[in-house]
Order: sequence, then C-alpha cells, then structure tokens
Amino acid sequence: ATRALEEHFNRLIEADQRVEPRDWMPEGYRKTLIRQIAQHAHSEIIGMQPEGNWITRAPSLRRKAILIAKVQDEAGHGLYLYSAAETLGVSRAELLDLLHAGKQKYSSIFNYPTLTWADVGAIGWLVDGAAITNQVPLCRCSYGPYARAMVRICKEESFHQRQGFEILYTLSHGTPEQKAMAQDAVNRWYWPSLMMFGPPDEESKHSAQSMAWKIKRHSNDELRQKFVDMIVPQAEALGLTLPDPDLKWNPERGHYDFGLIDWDEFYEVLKGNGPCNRQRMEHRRRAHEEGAWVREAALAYARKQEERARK
Ligand code: FAQ
Repeated sequence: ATRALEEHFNRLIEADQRVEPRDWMPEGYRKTLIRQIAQHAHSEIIGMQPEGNWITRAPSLRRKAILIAKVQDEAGHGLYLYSAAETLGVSRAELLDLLHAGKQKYSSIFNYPTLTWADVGAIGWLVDGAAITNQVPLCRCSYGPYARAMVRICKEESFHQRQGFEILYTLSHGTPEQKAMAQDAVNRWYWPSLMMFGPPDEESKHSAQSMAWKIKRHSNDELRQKFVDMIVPQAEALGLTLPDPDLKWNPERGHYDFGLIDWDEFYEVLKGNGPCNRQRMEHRRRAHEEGAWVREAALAYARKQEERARK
C-alpha cells in the first residue's frame, strides 16, 4: 500500500501539483519542511529584535509609525509560518521549545547589531531584499500551506524593502554625516546579507533533495547571484557603494562577478559565536517566560468556553 501512496506522491511532485496536509508524504519530506518552515518562523520572530531596538529612537513620528508596522508584520509572518508548520503534525509550543533549547536554527543575519538609524534602512533594503529573492520562488513550493503563506509574506516584504531603500536614499541625499552613516550601515550589512542564502552549493547538504522534492526551486548560489545582480544598480541609484572591490560586470556570464565570502564567519555565527547570538536568545527566552501568564489565561478561557458549550 505504501508503494502506491509513494507513487502517487511522486506523480504529484512531477506534475508540479501541490501536496496538502492530509496527503501521504515521505517522512523525510515532512521532516525537511518542518525544519525549514520552523527555521523561517523563528527568523521572523527573532528578526523583530534588531529593528525593534530603534522603535523608541526613530527620527520622526512618520518613521516610527512605519517601523512599528514593519515589526508587527514580522510577528504576523512568524505566526503564519508556525501555523503552516502545524499542518505537518507539530505544535508551535514544541517548535519554540526546540528553538529555546538551541536545537533549531534561525537566520544568521539577525545576530548582527543595529548601531545607527541607518541600519534600519540597510536591513530593509538588503535583508528584506535577500528575503524576497529567496522567498518568491517559495510561492511555488510543492507543499501547499507553505507556498500559500509565502504569497502574502512576499507582498509585505516588498513594502519593507521599499521603506529601507527610501530611508537610505534620504540619508544619502542629506548632510555628509548622514551619507557617511548610510554608507557605513551598507558596508556592515552587505556581506552578512549574502550569507543569508546559505552555504555554497557544494557544501549545502539539503539542496539536492529539497530541489528534487520542489521545496527549493533554485540553489543557494543561484539565488545569491540573482540578489547581487539586483542590488548593484539599486546601490548606484542610492549613490552608495558596495564594499567589494571584486564586484564587476561580466559580459560573458551576463552577471556580476563578486568577491569571496568569509564562510568562516558564517559558520562561527551558526555555532552561536556571532556578535549578538547570546543577547538574541536571552531576550527571546525572557520574552517567552514573561508571556507565560498570557498563554495560561488564554488556555483557561478556552477551557471555560468549552465547558459552557457542553452544558
Ligand atoms: N542562517 O543545506 P543547506 C526573514 C543552515 S528572512 C542560519 O543549504 P537548506 C525576513 C541550514 O539550516 C530569513 N542557518 O540548508 C525578515 C542547514 O542546517 P540544519 C529567513 C543557515 O535548508 C527580514 C545548514 O545550514 N528565511 O526572516 C543559513 O537547504 C527582515 C546547511 O544549509 C528563510 O528561512 C543561514 N543563513 O537551505 C525578518 C527562508 N543558511 O537545518 C525580519 C527559508 C543555511 O541542517 C527582518 N529557508 N543554514 O541544522 C530556506 O530557503 C533555506 O532553509 C535556506 C538554507 C536557503 C536558508
């Protein structure tokens, strides 16, 4: 019987159709999706911290309102993604426990500090830009609930990228000090944003299988190249430079060549040794503990409603 189910699954994938929660799926497929979606959800939630750091110090009421909305969107994306993961038979509470125990990852990018207001611009432009490049193809992921969640998330990320670009544009056309602040932020966020796409293809242990299952549609290096090609002209429009002397248009390839990424730094951050890893995790655990009373109250309320309905 399993053979027939497996054949049905393989045919769905081959025909570019969607796998839905009640469909039979190989255990490896389920595990891979739980890993990737959980990591994605955790990234959104931990990703609220670097920018949240600037909400009280935004330079105007308008900037503050926009930043609050953006950080709230990230919370929404996290909840959306935990719900998508729950369709695979895990609970949000379990996934959060795994994150807090250091057994599941979140994106390396959120372990860098936000030193000035310009960092909020650089995160919007580069980090959300990289996120969109990675996530637009995920709208065609073979797992239905994840693919559908991505559609709305990508629309919101596009707005986030525009707001980051606009912050940097304003700074870069302001005083020389403001322009220098924008350049400094871009210098610090550029390389870590390239690392968001994951290790080079030859070191990416999950890519081949995830691409065969059509969870991933492009390799890490393909998406990284796409991102570089997109942001070079945008940097020119901003009047800012990218901190890579080897960045150069290659007419034969029809792409920009770029310099070597410091993969030692990437693996150190993954091991927990980035500039802010400890701070991010401590803050996350504390927020979870301080929210315990909300979860208890919600549970007590739900139980009461259930009892009343039964009477
Ligand atoms: N950071 O074999 P691969 C956002 C791990 S955007 C940390 O290539 P895979 C929006 C990987 O998990 C950021 N770990 O893995 C936002 C694996 O370890 P494992 C979130 C990384 O899965 C913007 C190992 O390395 N986006 O949050 C990273 O095939 C602004 C080997 O790697 C997503 O999660 C990394 N950068 O490809 C929010 C997108 N890269 O799990 C706030 C969905 C790799 O075996 C503010 N995810 N690793 O222990 C994906 O597309 C994929 O999972 C990749 C990695 C491409 C990230």
